[in-house]
Amino acid sequence: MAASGAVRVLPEVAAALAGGRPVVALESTLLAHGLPRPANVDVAAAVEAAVRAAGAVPATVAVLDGEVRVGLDAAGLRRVCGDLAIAKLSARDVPVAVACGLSGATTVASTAALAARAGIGVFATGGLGGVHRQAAETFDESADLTTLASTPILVVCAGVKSILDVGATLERLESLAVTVLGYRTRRFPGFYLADSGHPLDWEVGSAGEAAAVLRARRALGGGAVVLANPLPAGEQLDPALHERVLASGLAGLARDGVRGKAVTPYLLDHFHRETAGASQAVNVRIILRNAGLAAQVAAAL
Ligand code: PSU
Ligand code: MN
Repeated sequence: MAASGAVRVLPEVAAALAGGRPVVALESTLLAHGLPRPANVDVAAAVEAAVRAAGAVPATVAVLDGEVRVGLDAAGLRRVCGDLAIAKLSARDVPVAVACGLSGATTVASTAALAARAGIGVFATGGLGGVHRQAAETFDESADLTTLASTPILVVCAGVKSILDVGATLERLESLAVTVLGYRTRRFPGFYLADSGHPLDWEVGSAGEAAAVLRARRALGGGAVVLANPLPAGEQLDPALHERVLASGLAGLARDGVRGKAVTPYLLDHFHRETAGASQAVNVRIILRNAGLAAQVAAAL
């Protein structure tokens, strides 16, 4: 075992943090386990470019050979995107990878925790993990929720993946005292869909307002701020197609006996195949938009 617990911050990221310049953390599980190879490596580069275009420094998080990386260079991104054996590391898995010298992609939970420790205030992803359908029997609730409860960071997302029980997830976010803001909306977005059908209590009209909420949250103590950024209705996945593919995906879970951390990658892959790439294009749009908004919030901080 090569236990070190070392965190390597990319020099460009370290310099930006030291100089008080805006930085946006990005997760790597959506690249390694949420998008198909080899297109994922182009998405990784495009997302980093979207952060830069909006005036911030990107810091994609992963664990490589037992070393926590905050900020990846091009070779690091290629490894995360191309390595078939790369593990999916939630918060509880990172110490094992570090101790054993393994490599893995980080989820929302582990990325948020590692980014906050490194002093990063803003994080962009596609959709949060949450409460799975059937959770009443399976207890399958993403560690994203409980980790965000205690992690002072603002996460820009398009809601939670529509494969989840969205209403139950919103209830859990309330119980866990995670602040949830709609960006120019009072409707909670539905990831592939512009509107999940659930209302929100709070709306902000600008990146500056979102940054002010994060500052207040930090001053008062507590966990995360979720900034929910919906796709425009004209860019969402066709709702009828969405409903049909979701139903067949959920049936496939039961048929193929898929459980635990394999559920999310299985359903995302099912969507990508059954919509002939349409869900993937929407997924990429979501990530790019969230990266751009996150950079604006980081700049306003
Ligand atoms: N959203 C996406 N694609 C993804 C994920 C989210 O658009 O691949 C990943 C995130 O890394 C999230 C994880 O943290 O799925 C949740 O997995 P689980 O339900 O096993 O906690
Ligand atoms: Mn789970």
